[in-house]
Amino acid sequence: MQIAVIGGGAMGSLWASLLGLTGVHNLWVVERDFARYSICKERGYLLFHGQKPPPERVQIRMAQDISDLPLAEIGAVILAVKAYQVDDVLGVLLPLLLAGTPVLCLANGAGFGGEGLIAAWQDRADAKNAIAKLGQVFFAVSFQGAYLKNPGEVYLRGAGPIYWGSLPPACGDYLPDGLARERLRDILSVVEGCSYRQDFPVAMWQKLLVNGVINPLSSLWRVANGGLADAQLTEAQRLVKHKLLQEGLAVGFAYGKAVLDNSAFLSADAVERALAETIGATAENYSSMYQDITYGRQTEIDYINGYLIRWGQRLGVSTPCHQEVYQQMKTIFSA
Ligand code: KPL
Repeated sequence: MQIAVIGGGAMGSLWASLLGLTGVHNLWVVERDFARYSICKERGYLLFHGQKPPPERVQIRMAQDISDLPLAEIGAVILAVKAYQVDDVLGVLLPLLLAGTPVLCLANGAGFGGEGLIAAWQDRADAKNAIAKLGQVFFAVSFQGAYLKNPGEVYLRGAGPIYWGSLPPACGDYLPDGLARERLRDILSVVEGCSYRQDFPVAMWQKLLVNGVINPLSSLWRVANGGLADAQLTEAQRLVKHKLLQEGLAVGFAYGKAVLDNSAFLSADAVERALAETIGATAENYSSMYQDITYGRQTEIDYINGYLIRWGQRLGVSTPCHQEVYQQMKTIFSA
């Protein structure tokens, strides 16, 4: 099968390499940046697993734009763009895709691919068709650490679990596409550590709360993820870390009650464990937000801490610590 990965950043390069290495599929990567596109087209991709030499080489076909892909032959799409790009890319991509072709969205955070997108599409001539195709969109949360040293040279720094599934439709205008889900299940069955979750919103919230702590704190304190282990922190830093998690959990519980009609959907213990395990497993990795500010890119803070702050305001849960780190990120890094 031909699979297209849209976005040649750290996550996109990692997924293209992992899927390409299975030897089962032909991979395409869409990379808009001409210099990066040319380097990868010439040299292919190299996947480095931790300290384990040598790197594995993967041949991948390159495209510079979605319109350059052989869309009628593409059997699945992995959407590896940033949270703030997802809705725009879906707007272009979905009307072009055949029915039954799944799209797996890997962005961190939440608040894309749903209500906002549908509202933005209402005036389009093809709105009905585009909205119906949202049933082909699935989401994944990945607790892996990935780092792109040079174009096409990707390092897997911490092999955490990957969960995927659906978010409840934001309106009654589309149904999850069962054919697309089964095709994606087949493709992902060969990806190590990847499992389907019927209760995907739980996994999504766990990851959101983990990112809500690791990403801004690693950026503000300029440390790799391992630097956020309790033993590495001062008393004052431990308190900030603790408050971010507790505030995030309070928003999550209120969200469960108000939106999912299930106040017990999140377990504080499970989220605390996920945070400690992610910090341990990706200790060598610099979070994606740290990498974004280092390379002067926009961050996903509006879709992580900003999302928690907005839901907190809607549900009457105060989030002073998230607001503080959000403001610091905006002031110091124009994040
Ligand atoms: O999701 C991540 C990120 O950096 O955005 C983790 C899992 C924290 C890995 O660094």
